Amino acid sequence: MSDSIQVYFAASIRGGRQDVQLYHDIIAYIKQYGTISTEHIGNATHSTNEQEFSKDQMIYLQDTNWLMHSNVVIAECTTPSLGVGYELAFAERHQIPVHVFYRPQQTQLSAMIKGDAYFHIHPYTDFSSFCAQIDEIFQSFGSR
Ligand code: 6K6
Repeated sequence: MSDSIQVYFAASIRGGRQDVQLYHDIIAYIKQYGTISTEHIGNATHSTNEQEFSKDQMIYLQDTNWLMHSNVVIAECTTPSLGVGYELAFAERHQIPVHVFYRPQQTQLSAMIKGDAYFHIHPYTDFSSFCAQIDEIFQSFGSR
């Protein structure tokens, strides 16, 4: 296995794709710090439709396997998503550090996320303030 930090980026898929270009930019930015298992989240052309059980089960098994082997979870939660909420709780159960980003001008973060002291919560306004907080997270990661 490589020494690269394994990053699990979580963001809305069936919850709504209005921020897909932002997810794409976030993934490109985070890649300077580690390997991202979930690059498909930034792909606007992928079908997001409900699939037959076996296909959705494959997604579930693949994603939970990646999650268990990740060093950190970065989640963009401005668009609420059941799947992301599940992934955050799953990561907590496996004691993987979780950083939750959201834009308070555009959404109210669920109390079940904001009120859980396990999660590191990062309100941000624009892409540059997002990137500044990502820099801090990964700089402290490198010095552990
Ligand atoms: C569509 C677009 C890109 O990939 C697809 C195929 N579907 C999925 N592929 C991989 N992971 C998925 C897929 N659908 C949901 N997930 C996982 O749940 C992702 O890791 C997201 O962080 C999260 C989104 O959940 P919903 O409830 O918004 O779909």
